[in-house]
Amino acid sequence: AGLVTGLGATALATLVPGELWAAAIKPDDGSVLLVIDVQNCFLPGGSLAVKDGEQVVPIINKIAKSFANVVMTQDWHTPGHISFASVHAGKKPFETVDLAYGKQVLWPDHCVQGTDGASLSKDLAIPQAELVIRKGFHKDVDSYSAFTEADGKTTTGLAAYLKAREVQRVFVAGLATDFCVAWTALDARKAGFETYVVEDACRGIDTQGSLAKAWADMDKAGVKRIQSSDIA
Ligand code: VGL
Ligand code: ZN
Repeated sequence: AGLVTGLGATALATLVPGELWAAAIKPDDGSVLLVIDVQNCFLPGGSLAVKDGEQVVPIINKIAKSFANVVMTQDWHTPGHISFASVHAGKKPFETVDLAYGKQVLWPDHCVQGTDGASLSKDLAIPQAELVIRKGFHKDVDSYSAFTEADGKTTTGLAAYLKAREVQRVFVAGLATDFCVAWTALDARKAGFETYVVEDACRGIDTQGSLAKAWADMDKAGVKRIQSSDIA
């Protein structure tokens, strides 16, 4: 178990035999687990498969047992979505383009509405999950974040939902660490939530230094980086 500091009222100390004192985090009724984009397109055989992405599924299933509140997200693009390299003449996946709202990384076609690739993994076993937020469904705007679209202003409604449910703490897991997980965690901080990313319950794409940058940005924003073994 890793050593976690500054956890406030949710922390309790446990002594793990043969290890140092470690702080365990106990999710309460004011906590939510956000399971980000665990969809076939991002898993082995998918059009935007994240390396070792399937390894997060059993870890997420395990930690989910500690949460009364679980929300999942689903990347949910129109055919011909602006984030697809295939709609930009002369562009290939993982290249970038400048759009009205800023720089956009271009991707292989993925998570098209209603397709099998857009389905949540059949191996997720989280029956209590209460809400699925779909995002990226406006053809001309991407949305990595579960909270706010890439234009920086269009909301998905998730922050208002969580506040109405009196949630204060957000735990983020899923795919991909450096895109949808990181953007979600950063927006959770902006919306005033205490925010944790469960590192071993995520896997990254890591294109052009994106993974290191994502962790640096999250660290600077006060996102807490924890491991699944830190959760009681
Ligand atoms: C994602 C790239 C494009 C993600 C979604 O889930 O991290 N990445 N669309
Ligand atoms: Zn996408």
